Amino acid sequence: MGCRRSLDDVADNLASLSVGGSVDAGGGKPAAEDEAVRLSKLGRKKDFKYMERVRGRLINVLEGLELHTGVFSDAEQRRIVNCIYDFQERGRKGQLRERTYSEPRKWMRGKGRVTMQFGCCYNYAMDKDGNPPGIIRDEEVDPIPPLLKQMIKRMVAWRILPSTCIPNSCIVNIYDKDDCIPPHIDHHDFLRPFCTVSFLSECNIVFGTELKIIGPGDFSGCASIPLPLGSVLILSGNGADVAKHCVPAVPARRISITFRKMDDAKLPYGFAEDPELQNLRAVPLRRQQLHDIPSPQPAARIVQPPERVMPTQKSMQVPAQRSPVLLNEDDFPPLRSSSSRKPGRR
Ligand SMILES: O=C(O)CCC(=O)C(=O)O
Repeated sequence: MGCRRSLDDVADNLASLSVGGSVDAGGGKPAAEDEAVRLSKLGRKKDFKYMERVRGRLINVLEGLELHTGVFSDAEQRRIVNCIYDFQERGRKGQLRERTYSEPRKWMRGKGRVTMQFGCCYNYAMDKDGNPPGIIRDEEVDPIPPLLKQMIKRMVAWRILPSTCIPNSCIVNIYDKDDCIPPHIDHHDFLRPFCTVSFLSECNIVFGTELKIIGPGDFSGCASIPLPLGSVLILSGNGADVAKHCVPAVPARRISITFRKMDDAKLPYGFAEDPELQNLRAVPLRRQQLHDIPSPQPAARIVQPPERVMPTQKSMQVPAQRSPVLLNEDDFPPLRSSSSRKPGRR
């Protein structure tokens, strides 16, 4: 009974995410069968490895990363991107809550990208009201849009995200050509694992305990992982907390959606969990035909020789011969200030 309901739920989710009738569109093919085919084609790569000596111990700094490919079909990606563009339009027209939509001033390559925050307002850097980085608890943003909630349901149903860490917030990044996200470790106001889903154009995400800033939007690290369209990258363990990550200047417009669960102690004041996202379950394992496919899935390109000893704990280095490119406000611009909030309160 429970199993039947779970399958029906997943079939419903698939149907609601699919476009153009790929699921049971009059052809008589049951949605659950279609789901089984989709599941059998998923790629799951979990063996990312780059050994580094960190505080005297040799560890795999990429442990905890997983790349799941083929999660969202071309048609689903188009539908999700259209939904994002609709929200962007509403943001531009001032129809979203003030801090949901942010479009920073661009003044040089690699500076600024459009972001939309749902579920919580997050500050990458100290803002003009004196709020430190982290979730701003007394700020309200728009709730996660229905289609993005369907994405969460899909990822839990397909065992990409654990049912013990269901996201209740997300941030949409719209990168125009040459936009980037500089090296960072996601704030611990958010639990692990969290994940990022890729759309519109493929790019690399770069990892390392030391990420070098070579120029504006140009970063290098020990491993560079291509992010295929419709893929989900899971970050946890060392891959989330020991290695930093960044997206160097992208070659073409790209959209990513990063889904994260907030720490209960950091929830925005008055935050109500969405009943639709409670008690989600994975589909029964026997239907999953899980595959761990080491190749020909996209692999991490190891950029430097393995087992390198870290020369310094300093995380970001600027080549001495170049003009320094420092990370500052413009890399993670504070969100627009809001006159209604009390300074410094989180
Ligand atoms: O664009 C991506 O895939 C990564 C985004 C990211 O690191 C973030 O939003 O913190």
